[in-house]
Amino acid sequence: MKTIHKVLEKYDSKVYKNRKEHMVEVGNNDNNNEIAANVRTIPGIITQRGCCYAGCKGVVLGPIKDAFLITHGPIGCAFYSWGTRRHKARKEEGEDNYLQYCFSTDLQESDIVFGGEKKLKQSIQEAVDLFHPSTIFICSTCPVGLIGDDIHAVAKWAEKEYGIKCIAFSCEGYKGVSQSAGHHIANNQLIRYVIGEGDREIKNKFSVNLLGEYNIGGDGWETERLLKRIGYEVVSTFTGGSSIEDLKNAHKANLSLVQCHRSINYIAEMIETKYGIPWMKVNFIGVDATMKTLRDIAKYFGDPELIARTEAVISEELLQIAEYMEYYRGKLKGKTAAIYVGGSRAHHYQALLKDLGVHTILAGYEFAHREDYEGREVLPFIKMDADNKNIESITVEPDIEKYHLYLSEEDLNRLREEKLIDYYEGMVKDMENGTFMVDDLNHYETEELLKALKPDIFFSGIKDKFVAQKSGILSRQLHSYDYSGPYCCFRGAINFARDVAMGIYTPAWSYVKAPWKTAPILEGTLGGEA
Ligand code: CFM
Ligand code: HCA
Repeated sequence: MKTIHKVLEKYDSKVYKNRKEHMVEVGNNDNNNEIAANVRTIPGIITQRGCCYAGCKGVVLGPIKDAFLITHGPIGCAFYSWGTRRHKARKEEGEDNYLQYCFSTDLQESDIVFGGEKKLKQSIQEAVDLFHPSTIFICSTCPVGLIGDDIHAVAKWAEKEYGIKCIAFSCEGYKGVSQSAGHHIANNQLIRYVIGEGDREIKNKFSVNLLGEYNIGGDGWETERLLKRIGYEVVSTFTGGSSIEDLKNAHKANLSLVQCHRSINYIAEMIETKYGIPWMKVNFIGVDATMKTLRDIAKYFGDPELIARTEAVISEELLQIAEYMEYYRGKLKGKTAAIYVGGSRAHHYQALLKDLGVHTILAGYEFAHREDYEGREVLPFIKMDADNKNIESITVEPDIEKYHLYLSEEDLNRLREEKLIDYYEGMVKDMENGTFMVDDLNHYETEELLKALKPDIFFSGIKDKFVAQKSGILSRQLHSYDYSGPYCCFRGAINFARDVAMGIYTPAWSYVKAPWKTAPILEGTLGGEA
């Protein structure tokens, strides 16, 4: 508690009280590790969070390679979300891949005054004439919501006019309190208008969806390689490297695997209600975590040959990396880390760091919800506020024709009781007492916590990486992987270990002294006096 108090004591009492709820010293509090999350950031406090449009357009929809995505708004939102997230995709024969492009209606002041629907229609016409896409997505930015353009009516018009699929997403940046609202909005429209429409024949009964995997740095490809080796068919990946056609067929799988719970739990649950497919929380980050995940999946399918094949593949993959893991563990054992990212990786990467002997002393999220920290058992106790109520929550009914169960209700209930399916245990249970769990950090708190805890490495994003490095602490981006990756499964663990060891054994940042530490770099006077 002393550390937290020291960081927060500069605030006035109201801010102190607010921020205190977002910081937990694990195992050393009277509140059962409860944390405040998914609530409004204090205005002016310089949060690291992004907006609803970022979560919808950038995170969930962006990786779908053949959806022609038009950002409806002034050009800045499209431009600054162009190619900044490293979701990779391969173009297969006969498919489109628009990921390298950036399309926007480029709204001007006159459009804001007189309405932007006409321009949106023109843009769609241009897109159809030039690219002939089969699917167009329209994503709104803040001003579109304020002026009230009816993008859903335009989408309906486009479907009729051009005989294409056109889906509108009202993901204005100001909605909700973070990117998280945008995930939810994207999830809703995908279940409404995409999932369930496919008629691909899936012959392999060991069929899975890979949910919450966006193929950053090729993670999705590596996970698919491993699953295919064992004998699984990956029907769809949400949404890394996927085509619309892949997503349309998600209802055909026999199990959904959930890597990032935060961004896709809505779809996971709705697929289960509508089509009978349960979901399993997995983690392909970390060697032990990957082994556990593979064994859990095999357990669900319950086939002796599949179980044997799982063990054989685990042994082979382990053998390939054993020497390297040993080497890097020798280099990294005893080091400490802090992780601050979006809404799921702070948990996942603790597993991989543990494999390497690195102790995580602080972990936190920009926009996770309480269940991501504390486990889904807290769901009934989460208070709804005005911001939550602002985000549409849809309910679905079983689809009588497409509903199918791979296991009997009895077996499913048994697996539910064992918490093998339909459950996420959250991050805190994997954190040791005395470590810190934090929510919605700002720059000031980040700097103060790094000063107090002095981790050997700080895993974070572009906004805080350089602040950390200028204070002498090595930082690696855990969003973009700093142009590296894949980091998942067995082989990825070696890439990660190599990158971390490289950083730690190149301690350049600790030799750097920021220029303002020795001399003022800005000089001026107050009140206009000479
Ligand atoms: Fe899930 Fe993600 Fe993340 Fe996320 Fe993100 Fe991301 Fe992230 Mo950046 S979907 S919550 S909204 S794992 S973009 S691929 S790295 S903040 S921890
Ligand atoms: C987002 C995307 C982001 C940003 C990464 C960062 C990503 O939140 O809109 O801040 O470095 O992974 O690209 O999370």
